[in-house]
Amino acid sequence: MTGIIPRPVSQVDGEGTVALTTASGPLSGLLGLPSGDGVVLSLGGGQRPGGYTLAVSAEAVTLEAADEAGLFHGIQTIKQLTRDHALPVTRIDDYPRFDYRGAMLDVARHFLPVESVTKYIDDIALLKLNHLHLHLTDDQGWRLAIDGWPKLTEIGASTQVGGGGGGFYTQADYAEIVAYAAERFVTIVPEIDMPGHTNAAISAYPELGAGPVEPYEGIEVGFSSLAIRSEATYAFIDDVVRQLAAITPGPYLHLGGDESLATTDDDFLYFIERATGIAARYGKTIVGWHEIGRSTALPAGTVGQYWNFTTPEESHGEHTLSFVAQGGSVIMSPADVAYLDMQYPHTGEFGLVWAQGPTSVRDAYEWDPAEVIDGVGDEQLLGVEAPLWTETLSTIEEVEFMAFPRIVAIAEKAWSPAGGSYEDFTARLAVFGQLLDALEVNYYRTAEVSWIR
Ligand code: TNX
Repeated sequence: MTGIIPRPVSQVDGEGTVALTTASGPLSGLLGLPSGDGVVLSLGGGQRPGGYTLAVSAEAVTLEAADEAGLFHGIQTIKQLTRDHALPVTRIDDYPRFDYRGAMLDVARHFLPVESVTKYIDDIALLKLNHLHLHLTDDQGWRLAIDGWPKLTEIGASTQVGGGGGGFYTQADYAEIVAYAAERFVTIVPEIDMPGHTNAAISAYPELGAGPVEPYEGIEVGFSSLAIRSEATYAFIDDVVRQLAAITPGPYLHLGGDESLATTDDDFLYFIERATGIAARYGKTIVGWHEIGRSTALPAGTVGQYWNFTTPEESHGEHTLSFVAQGGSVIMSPADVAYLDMQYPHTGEFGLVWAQGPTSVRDAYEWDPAEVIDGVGDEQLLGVEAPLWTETLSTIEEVEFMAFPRIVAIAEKAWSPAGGSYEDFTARLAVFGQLLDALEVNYYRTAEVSWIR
């Protein structure tokens, strides 16, 4: 069984295996090939962006791609195929369905140190995911130092859900994360959530809200709002966004906009127009949760991230279509299948259940991103993302436990052609578990999969 995860576009297996020996192509060091190379790498092939061709025969092992990301993706495939320094004879032609293949980590509800974030980057790069969305601010914590606003971290980062410590990244820490990610062809998408989810900022600077509030350690949502009609709010946003844009080489800046239940409708629309306008002036493409689609004044190209269910409720689909109508695109993250913080069946140890949970591996696999909202098909989709909120999670081991193996299913939705059978997926997943073991990635040994021991 040589099944690859995510499932490649085409794979034709031959007979036998080929030992990997010594000779190495000029690019192998650069891309961190597994030990014992013998793989000839070449750039400039006719592959699609991010795609690759891997040909293993008795004569040669060649990996060809049009770009370095493609070679990197091919090497992730080689890692899965390698057993005892040998590769099976095969030919794989592969390329991604979507350009944006993401994971999100909430470092606001519980702070995670730099080395936990870089471990997660390693984990997701293995799945050919190429964006990490960092949810940097929320009611419980402001996790990035901003020059000129010292209390954001002195007070705003002093705690987390359940109390105990908190923490934040200096801008140098953030730059280290960005650089680590870039070496693995992962783009960081930073999120500053507003106008709701802002209790931490307001606890530091009461003038940004409706007056003094205490740091928050609970898990309610929808109770905080920036002061919408105060110019001081927009001076603050300008400072934050300007500094963040300067240390973010990727094209995207996520401005949140979800669950602003303490902001009136008029105020919300006024705020979204002002805040997105500021961010666009710093040259970034705006991403927002789909609620910001209520605005008809979004900057060109604004991306909506859909978080409601695979069967949309009420006006959630409509708000998402608004991004398309305004010339933008959509990232699919339906909470009932793609939210990695939902409980698993048969273990209530961690996680929430509000999004029609518990969520099984089968749930995470059996849906198609182009079939959620009428009018949002492959053409309108930028991609797919698996968010992980950390109200109930405080270590990287717990994060990995909730993510794996469901994130593998979501990665396959993002990379592989539509279709694919659940039985075939879990058979490949069982083999993939051995690589997770070898790389010390924690995962839930769900009984849905016949793991190989
Ligand atoms: C909803 S859906 C949230 C987060 C919570 C999460 C918990 C959305 C954009 N926001 O604030 O952490 O549920 O599952």
